Amino acid sequence: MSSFREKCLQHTRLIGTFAAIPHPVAIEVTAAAGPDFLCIDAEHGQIGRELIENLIRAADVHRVPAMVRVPGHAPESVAGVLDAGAAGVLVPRVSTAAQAKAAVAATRYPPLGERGVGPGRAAGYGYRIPDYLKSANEDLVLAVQIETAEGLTNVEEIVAVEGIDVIFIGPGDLSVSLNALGPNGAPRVEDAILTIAAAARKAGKTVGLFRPSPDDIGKWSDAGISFYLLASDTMFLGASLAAGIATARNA
Ligand code: 3PY
Repeated sequence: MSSFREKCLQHTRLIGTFAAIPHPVAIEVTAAAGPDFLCIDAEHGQIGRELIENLIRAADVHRVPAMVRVPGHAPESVAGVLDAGAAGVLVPRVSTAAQAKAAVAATRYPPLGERGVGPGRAAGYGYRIPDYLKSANEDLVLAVQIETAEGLTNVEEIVAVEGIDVIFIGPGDLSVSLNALGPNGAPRVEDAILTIAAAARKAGKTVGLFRPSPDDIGKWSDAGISFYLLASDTMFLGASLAAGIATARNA
């Protein structure tokens, strides 16, 4: 098993960040900062397939596992990035058990799933296919994202799906979907996070959460959450530049 997946399954606290800047230099700078993993954002980021493979290469140089947030749970969204050597996938907007099962089918080889065999980078461009087939199900992390009111309603069925490693909670989308934006809605979003986290832990899954800042990671860890995506390269760049400019102006 890859040490990344092993740490996920052991609920080791893992701190990653979204990589949204479509250039390998940004991946190298981010990877050198020492995260436990990166998640290349091909759902919201403007990052195409060929570039994803180069971004994964850049992360590999620094030995930082690079997952990819794919655009959806269809096989054509998942297969290419795994073939390119991603350490796993984060599948967004999983709101039903059927969608969760489709994510497993696209990610895992039989008997767990239905992933197709390809001569990609992960399999030594073809010459290492038999070895890759033996280890891929054990090595790759599958995280699915619960971030809708429908997903919250169906949480028990989703967390029960075999083949999923991490139930990742998206509080931003949840707050929109629950019509709970702003400070007044915050308690309802927190309740939703705690409900999803408790159901996932009870089903033996690792729980992940997006946080825009590190300030409350301790509190969420007390709720059994161990897998964090902390903001993104663009968010860190903007925030630290704004703070630096403000400090310089007031000096
Ligand atoms: C959310 O907070 O909804 C996310 O998807 C994080 O990117």
